[in-house]
Amino acid sequence: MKVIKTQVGIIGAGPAGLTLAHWLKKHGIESVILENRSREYVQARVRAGLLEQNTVDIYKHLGLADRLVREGQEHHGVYLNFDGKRIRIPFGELTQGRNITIYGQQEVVKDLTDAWLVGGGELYFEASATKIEDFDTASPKIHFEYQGEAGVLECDFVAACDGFHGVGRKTFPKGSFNEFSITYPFSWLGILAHVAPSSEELIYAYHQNGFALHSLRSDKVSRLYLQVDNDDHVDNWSDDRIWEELSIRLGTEGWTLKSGPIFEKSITPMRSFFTDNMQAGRLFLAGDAAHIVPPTGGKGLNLAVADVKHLVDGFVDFYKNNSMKMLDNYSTIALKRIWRAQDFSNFMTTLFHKQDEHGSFQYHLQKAKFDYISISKAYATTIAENYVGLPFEAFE
Ligand code: FAS
Ligand code: PHB
Repeated sequence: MKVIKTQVGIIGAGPAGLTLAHWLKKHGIESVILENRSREYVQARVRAGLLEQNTVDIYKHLGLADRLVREGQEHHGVYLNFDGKRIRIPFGELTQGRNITIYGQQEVVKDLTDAWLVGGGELYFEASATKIEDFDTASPKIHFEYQGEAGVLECDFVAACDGFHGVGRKTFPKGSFNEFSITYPFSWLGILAHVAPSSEELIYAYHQNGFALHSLRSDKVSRLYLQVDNDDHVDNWSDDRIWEELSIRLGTEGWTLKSGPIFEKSITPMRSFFTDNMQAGRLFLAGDAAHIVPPTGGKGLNLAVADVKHLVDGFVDFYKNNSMKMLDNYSTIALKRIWRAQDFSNFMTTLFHKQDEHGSFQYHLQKAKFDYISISKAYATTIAENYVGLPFEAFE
């Protein structure tokens, strides 16, 4: 039996787990990461692409932002399209200089993994956490499978950063939490293509054929999404059909969408989910393990990093002051931002997706919202400050 000892046992080498490990190290707190997938798989997994101001500031603070700053694209605004009418939200102006940066999640995961291993950090790939024990005592244990052998990670605390399908949330005692969820009646078909972006900023579009999003990964690679039915399949979507539909849905006068070879295609279901309790004794949830938001607000990765900020504050309070006060308040603190992000992500999703017949009452409600955004600086500012992410002080 392989036995490992540390202060904080971390399950999952996604953005939450890796950011936590680095931030604890900065405070001299030890941790070990267990990740059930291979390094290649985790670093190639195509997901998020939008980093809030807070997230970029945190990676700069941790000394992990060199490539992000060099290769990421900072945006000062976003385009919103409705029935072919396009407006711009200049969030840099409306939020006193807070912006977003477009930088692929797999690049973030690569940078943090490389820096962790080069710095001598302990991370076991293809090590699957199977059971979490004694989390209601001062010495919880994580049982795991590694190279065909059983192992146990003995620690002071367990941070389950193991995503929606992980073992962490499933370990919570029945009745110690409430779950809230919405499953949307549509999904996203996402593509990566070798073509220069057709817009220097993102474009979110409502069209009677459905939602579309123009995003990017570099000046040679575009990232785009289409609303499709939940039972749809990528085989139904030829490259020509995808480009034709994107061109129609994102269209506006005097603008053309450039097309090119598509090298990645996948369909993602859309849901809003969260649990109202992220602590069970010395077991803590962070990131997708505790909450899922539809990607229309670009919040998933950023919420995971925000959870970690509050968790680090708690662990530092424990190891410095031998106090559980901040850790016992972690759920309450983290949930304030989670609710905000749940509301904003739902707002963006219901505003820009086709939910009912074109011309229906629902359609006119969406159009009324868009028309108001077009004429109201106050409304545009609300969207801007939510989109770039509210500063941590806002919730204190
Ligand atoms: P992750 O799921 O990233 O990481 C959890 C890790 O735990 C995984 O590596 C998993 O292999 C591991 N694990 C699970 N069970 C384990 C076990 N038992 N033992 C060991 N390891 C285990 N968010 C945005 O902010 N912007 C976007 O643009 C955006 N687009 C998205 C597009 C798609 C297609 C998807 C699916 C998600 C998108 N998201 C977006 C959300 C996404 O970025 C998540 O919020 C983010 O990955 C959350 O990070 P973690 O909480 O670290 O979870
Ligand atoms: C992306 O670039 O992948 C992206 C950007 C913004 C979103 C969702 C996805 O809202």
